[in-house]
Amino acid sequence: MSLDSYYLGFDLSTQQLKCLAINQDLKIVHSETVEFEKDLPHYNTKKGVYIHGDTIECPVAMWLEALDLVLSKYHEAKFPLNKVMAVSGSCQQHGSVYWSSQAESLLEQLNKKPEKDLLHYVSSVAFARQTAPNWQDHSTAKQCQEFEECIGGPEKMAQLTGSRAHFRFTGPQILKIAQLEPEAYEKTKTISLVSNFLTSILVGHLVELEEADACGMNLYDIRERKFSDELLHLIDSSSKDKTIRQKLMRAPMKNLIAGTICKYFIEKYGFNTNCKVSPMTGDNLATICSLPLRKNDVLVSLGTSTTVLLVTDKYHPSPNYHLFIHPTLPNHYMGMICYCNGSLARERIRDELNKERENNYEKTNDWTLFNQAVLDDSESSENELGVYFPLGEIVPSVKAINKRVIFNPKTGMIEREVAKFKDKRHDAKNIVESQALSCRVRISPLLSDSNASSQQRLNEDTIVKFDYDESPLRDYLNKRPERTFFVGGASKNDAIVKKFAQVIGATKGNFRLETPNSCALGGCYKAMWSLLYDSNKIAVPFDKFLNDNFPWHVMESISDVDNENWDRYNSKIVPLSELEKTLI
Ligand code: XUL
Repeated sequence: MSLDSYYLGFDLSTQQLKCLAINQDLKIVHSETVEFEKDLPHYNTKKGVYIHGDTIECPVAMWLEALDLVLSKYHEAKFPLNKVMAVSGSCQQHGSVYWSSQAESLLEQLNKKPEKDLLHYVSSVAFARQTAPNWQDHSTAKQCQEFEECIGGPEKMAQLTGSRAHFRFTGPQILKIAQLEPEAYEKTKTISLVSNFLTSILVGHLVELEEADACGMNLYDIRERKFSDELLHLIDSSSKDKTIRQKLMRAPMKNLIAGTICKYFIEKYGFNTNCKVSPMTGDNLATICSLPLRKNDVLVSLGTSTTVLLVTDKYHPSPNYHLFIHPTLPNHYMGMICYCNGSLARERIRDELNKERENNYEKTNDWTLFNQAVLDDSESSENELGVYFPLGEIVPSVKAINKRVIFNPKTGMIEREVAKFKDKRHDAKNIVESQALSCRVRISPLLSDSNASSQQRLNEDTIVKFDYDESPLRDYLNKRPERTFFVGGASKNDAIVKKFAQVIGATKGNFRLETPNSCALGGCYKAMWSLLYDSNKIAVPFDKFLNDNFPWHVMESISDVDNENWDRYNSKIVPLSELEKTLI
């Protein structure tokens, strides 16, 4: 390998296009960003989107202009783009681009010496619609219902496509356009996701969908690895034009390399003539590629809401979460669990505690009292459990509610509901515990058997129910992740991550890191590994490559493996199941 080869990762998200460069030691060496609202104000977007009631869309031309702009920044910075060996990237998921029949010939012009900018070649004529639905759109309730009815309900839908029908998912969005905009739909020759739209521009011809991102469409039969005939038929039956399979280019791409970067970028910005393009993927999928995650590893993102991403080889779908094909590990999946309540709910308890004190904690958003209470084991709260959902929750799917109960530690059954616990400080411990325990029981069916067992005398035959899963407690006692990685704002809070780590109970360590670049970085790593693997320079799979080469110094090991505490929380699984049964 030449000493100075570089790899680029794009991140085409809702509000910006970022482009990050790493060297062959996986060190970040350069970064440029275009912010849509600020740098491209003539599109008049608000935070990158147009909002008309429930309909939320992005102008496609803006992304083309942003691509020229971000690369001209690299050019101006005199970054040696001729040493970039491969590019890949991350794109907002679910959005769809509607190409016209002229797209292919317009893209073809990118394979000649450029005289003008991208927008001149790939002009509005290339598109049958000038905008792409954005993931925040929620205008497709009717189409989601049609999708689920077609397949036999949310559970069957999740079994088939990895997720139940969601407003933002591309299949219902396409159906809406077929129904409400028949002219634009019939003018559409090809439909891309944002990911293969960007890949197509970079290689200068239309390329198929990237398979992992295609799992965010509610159209792809994940086990059979092909589009669902029934769902394609549903879309076809809504339009005169019965060509949805052709529009989707028949099947996703399975290659690691989509092609070589086209002449436009070589001539205009000085890219290497042999620079390879590995298919762009979705942003969450790129995020798991940015960390050395292996099977049974979990990523917990503690933001305004809590999101859990994990790598699994078990296809165990649920209407309450999402499974996608893993973008770089064959026969593996990415699980994604999105909670609604996270930081906000914890902040409310923090403020309640601060109010009690005479000092000025209340105004300072100070976490001291909250954190002391989370880690204070001097007073027992072993028979207490609470759920704190100031916003309606997705997992479990219930309305906004706060509920505190006392349970019988011998049977796990709930004895009574209480308005408050013995001490307000118990809420701090109980909210973090129950948030973490909820993550733990939901990831459990996606983990391999870890040979763990409880030392407590629990009735392992008790049936516990979480969402759509019903099984004996025993099934939850032998499942532990190997490693947990914490990211996001609240991961800086030592008490919160320590408690989460205790409850989730990873057997090989707990880590935290700051990840301002995770989507773009995942793109860089995907580009690098794909090129080296595809050209037979390395033979190791993606997860081993990243574990062996990862800059581990950026990672903080936060707490030791804690078997005792993990076991302690086993006694709260039955009560949580019982408590959730009482919520609507
Ligand atoms: C995932 C989702 C969002 C977008 C953000 O299902 O809708 O995370 O991908 O860009």
